[in-house]
Amino acid sequence: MGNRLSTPSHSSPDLSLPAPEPAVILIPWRKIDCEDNILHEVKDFKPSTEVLRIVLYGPTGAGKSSFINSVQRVILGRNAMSALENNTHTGTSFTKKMNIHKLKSARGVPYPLEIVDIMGLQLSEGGIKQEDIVKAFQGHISDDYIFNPGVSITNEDPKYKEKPTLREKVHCLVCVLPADSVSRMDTRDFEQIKHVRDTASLLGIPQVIIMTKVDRACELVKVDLGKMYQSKKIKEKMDVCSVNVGIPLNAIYPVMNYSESITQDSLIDMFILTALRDILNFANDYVERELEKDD
Ligand SMILES: Nc1nc2c(ncn2[C@@H]2O[C@H](COP(=O)(O)OP(=O)(O)OP(=O)(O)O)[C@@H](O)[C@H]2O)c(=O)[nH]1
Ligand SMILES: [Mg+2]
Repeated sequence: MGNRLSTPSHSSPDLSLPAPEPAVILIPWRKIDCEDNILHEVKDFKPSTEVLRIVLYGPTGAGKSSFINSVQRVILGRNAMSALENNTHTGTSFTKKMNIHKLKSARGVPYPLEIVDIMGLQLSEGGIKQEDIVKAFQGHISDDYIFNPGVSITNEDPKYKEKPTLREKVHCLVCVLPADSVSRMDTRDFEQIKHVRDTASLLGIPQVIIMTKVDRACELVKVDLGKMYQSKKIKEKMDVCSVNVGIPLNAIYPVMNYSESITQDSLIDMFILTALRDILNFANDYVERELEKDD
């Protein structure tokens, strides 16, 4: 008869193995803002110019169009579909045209922000050319231009603007990267992003990263979005973005887009608002610097 007590239990911890690393960092590495304050700040934002313009760029399927819809939804306080999203991942960019989205703060009331949605980067499958991203943020490309993955826009194209005004230029460059796959991104994609970024830096245009799909990158955050700034996984993904693109951690904003839910969620809103508030301020600072140069 065997001794039951001497049989090793499968549930008892193996003390010879190192303890698993905790998924949560006890002290949050960033503070969650108060939603009411930040919502008012964003809703009542008055830029130093008629309207601010930002551009979103990044890999195909990163969530650029979804971010535009999420921003519009948070400002309106209801479901909105401004930009078409891609639900069938084909590998090629779903957004093919230059789309300048004019946001609304209420029905028929313009909000002083325009978001430019462009074709995604996809080296192997022929996404947007990096020269076109540069031309787009310099204001040379008009609304509705259809990108050609083979060739960049020429000066002769009817959609090419020779001398864009400050109003037509982009005032903040937003790189959108997906948290769930950023670690597997092709280094050549990062090189393209860096090239775009270098050109923007020479022109003094501020740059940030929106890190989407946090719910797909971290199980803990998927269950409780409130743990975003305590998640080790999210912090690691932000480090990957920072190291590869060269943007400091304080200009990287992890967000979850409204992609499945149709009801408003104050935590989803909070992270989107935090990113939006800073983007608005950075864009406005740039406009003020440019206006001072003209004086
Ligand atoms: N779970 C989850 N899904 C997301 C998130 N953001 C976007 N998605 C989904 O990812 C898919 C691609 O999103 P899009 O917004 O179309 O991506 P895009 O960057 O505009 O893609 P292209 O236009 O093809 O370059 C869609 O099915 C979205 O619903 C997110 O934060 N979490
Ligand atoms: Mg898109």
